[in-house]
Amino acid sequence: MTAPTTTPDTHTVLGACPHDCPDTCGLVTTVQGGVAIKLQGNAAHRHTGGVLCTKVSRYLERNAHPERLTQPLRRVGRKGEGRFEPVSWDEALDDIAARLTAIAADQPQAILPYSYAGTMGLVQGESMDRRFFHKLGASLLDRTICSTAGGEALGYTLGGKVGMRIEHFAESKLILIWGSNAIASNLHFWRHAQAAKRAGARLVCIDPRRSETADKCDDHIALLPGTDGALALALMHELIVHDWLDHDYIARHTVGWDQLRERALQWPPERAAAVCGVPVAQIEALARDYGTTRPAAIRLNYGMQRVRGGGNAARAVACLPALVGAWRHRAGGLLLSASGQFPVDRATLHRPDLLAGRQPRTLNMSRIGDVLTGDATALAGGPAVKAVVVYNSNPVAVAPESAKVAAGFAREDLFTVVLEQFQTDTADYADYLLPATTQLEHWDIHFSYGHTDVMLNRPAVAPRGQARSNAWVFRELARRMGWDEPCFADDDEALCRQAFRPEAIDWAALERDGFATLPLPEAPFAEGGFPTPSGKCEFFSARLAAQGLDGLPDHLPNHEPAGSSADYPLAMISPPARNFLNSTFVNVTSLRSMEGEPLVEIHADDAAARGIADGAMVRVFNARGEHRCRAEVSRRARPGVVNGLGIWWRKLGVDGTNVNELTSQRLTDLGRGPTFYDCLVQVEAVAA
Ligand SMILES: Nc1nc2c(c(=O)[nH]1)N[C@H]1C(S)=C(S)[C@@H](COP(=O)(O)OP(=O)(O)OC[C@H]3O[C@@H](n4cnc5c(=O)[nH]c(N)nc54)[C@H](O)[C@@H]3O)O[C@H]1N2
Ligand SMILES: Nc1nc2c(c(=O)[nH]1)N[C@H]1C(S)=C(S)[C@@H](COP(=O)(O)OP(=O)(O)OC[C@H]3O[C@@H](n4cnc5c(=O)[nH]c(N)nc54)[C@H](O)[C@@H]3O)O[C@H]1N2
Ligand code: SF4
Ligand SMILES: [Mo]
Repeated sequence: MTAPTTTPDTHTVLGACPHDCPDTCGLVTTVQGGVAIKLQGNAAHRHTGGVLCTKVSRYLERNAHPERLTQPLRRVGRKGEGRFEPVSWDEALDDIAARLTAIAADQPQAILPYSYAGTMGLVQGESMDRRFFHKLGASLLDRTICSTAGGEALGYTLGGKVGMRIEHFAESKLILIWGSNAIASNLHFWRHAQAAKRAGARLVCIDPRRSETADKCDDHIALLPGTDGALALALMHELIVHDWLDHDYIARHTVGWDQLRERALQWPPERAAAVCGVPVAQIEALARDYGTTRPAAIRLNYGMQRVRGGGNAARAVACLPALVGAWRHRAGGLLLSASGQFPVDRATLHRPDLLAGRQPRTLNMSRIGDVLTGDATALAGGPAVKAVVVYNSNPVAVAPESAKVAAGFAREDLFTVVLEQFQTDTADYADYLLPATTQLEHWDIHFSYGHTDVMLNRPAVAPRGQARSNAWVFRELARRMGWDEPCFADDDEALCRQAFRPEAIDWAALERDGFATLPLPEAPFAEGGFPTPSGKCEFFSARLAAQGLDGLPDHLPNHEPAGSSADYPLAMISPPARNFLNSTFVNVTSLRSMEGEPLVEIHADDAAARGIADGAMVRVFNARGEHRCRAEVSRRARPGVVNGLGIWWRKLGVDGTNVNELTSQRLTDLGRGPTFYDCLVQVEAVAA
């Protein structure tokens, strides 16, 4: 273990990267005279290996940013104008507590928390905040904005967010990188994939976009968005007709094989090729590779489930490893998310018992536009939302159908509190804007969705100005509400200790090293033992059938299938720009200058047909809205699909727009998730 160098007046503090990224890197901050002077990866943490991505290696620039919020602010201008005056914490919290009390006296469900994974930390992300809203009886939030379609699909098929250990991909002989731009969004997995490649493995990327990752793989299958279910079924078809099956594994460790077989035989490669928009030979070759290479591994990621049929598609893909017996080897199988393997004690953190028998409605964050503009179906039959408390999220930039989201937040009768580090697009709409600490300034503890180590984050420096942690804010509000349950007095460090079942993690290691590895089997399903009700991999799901849904995975066409509209002939996907993390870092100058400006990648044929030159200013539009940006005539775009890289702050984009002007609030088949990559548009050149 290499300790970072310290001099008498410096010391180092171990932490964890808080961002919504599967890698959850270990951090080492060097502090001198109370100032963070260096931030590095924790070399002792094997998943991090001392390497940080470009974004977080600029974290000190973000932390010391002149535009950090440093004092509580109260709105003085119109909603959305972003004009504020400073107030004291006491004034702000007294008034917020009074306003929430008044609303709750009558209709607690008219209050809505809105949060996501701006920090993945369990303390600042899901502890005191949950207790506060449970005690209040506020509406519950269905946190669907990212991963619920794939997550539920995995639950129905494998029994949870479980799968291969990330490090074992290094020993695989074939890796399908499916719906993942690993170089941009899962860098430390990519290191394992490269090790495998050096040892002779073949890498295949399945992605409509010729991503940075696709460039480095042996093969790239550039299918149309939302056609992965068809591809997976055709692979099964080939496995069946060529008998590349592990009959013993299927017989002992799966349910529904006869039904799945019948379904898959309806998907010869020719049929899938027509649906996916790829050559038949490419599907046949992939099936041969997958059927005949051992061990074969699939790095599935969330990019393929942001479409109407995303849940079914993820289910279809999750069936593949059992068919070929890939799970027998630790370097075979599949990984979408590892998060289900962590012994998080959510009952203690969230305290749902504080609801005391009340059953508030649940509102879907992916429909926040409809929720705030009073759509009756989105409000689940309950009252209009009168107050929203936003933290760890920037919905005005990231939620679909921005026009409705912005209209909702612009309501003068909506009381809006935003806890933020910066004055984001959402912060502009706040009545109270409260300055939040960063990861360098607060305690937290983390699970990961890409590896299987618990991570501890100690504060390295004092909060900037009057910034306070999220947990502090909710603790102070609870005190002002007069609630005296002892759980409202737990400080942030105590909350860290409550986050995991104590017997399940090695606290001494966590405190010493900053991380603690979970004791988990090498090849979790080598002998079956899936955490499903049947204990098997469920090709056919009786639980889905009991809900009146298809028990088998199928291909469900997009809400907005490519080629189905003459007005909007192009499909648009909007995956992340490499140097941003969702909408975080867009305001960090060095990273924004790497990304340049908002752009849409378009294939040369589609550009030529519209008279669009490389670098031209364009309007991308559909019936929901319009986004202005530059066109990049690019080999990364396949014909018929444009790639609008996200997620820019609207106010830092052109004419205050970003890609979510165009996306819809329609949901996925499973998990009630958003369909960001199921979106038709037209593109036309405009005068600059
Ligand atoms: N640099 C960076 N890293 C990030 C993020 C970021 O914003 N920037 N975001 C983080 C978050 S919140 C998440 S959820 C993950 C997201 O990371 P991933 O789970 O990898 O998902 P996406 O980045 O949305 O998409 C991955 C790839 O899927 C492709 N894709 C789009 N539609 C389809 C489709 O229908 N089928 C298939 N097969 N592929 C499709 C996209 O072109 C993209 O290249 O990354 C995290 N890491
Ligand atoms: N078009 C399109 N839209 C998308 C996506 C896409 O691929 N395409 N991706 C979707 C996905 S996968 C996701 S996960 C969502 C992500 O959407 P969000 O979860 O909203 O993520 P961010 O945009 O990164 O915003 C997080 C905010 O939290 C703040 N923050 C960070 N730490 C703290 C803290 O400790 N306290 C407080 N109070 N604030 C903090 C940051 O400053 C930042 O402004 O976006 C979704 N939107
Ligand atoms: S954003 Fe991801 S890759 Fe970058 S430092 Fe954080 S966890 Fe590591
Ligand atoms: Mo996400």
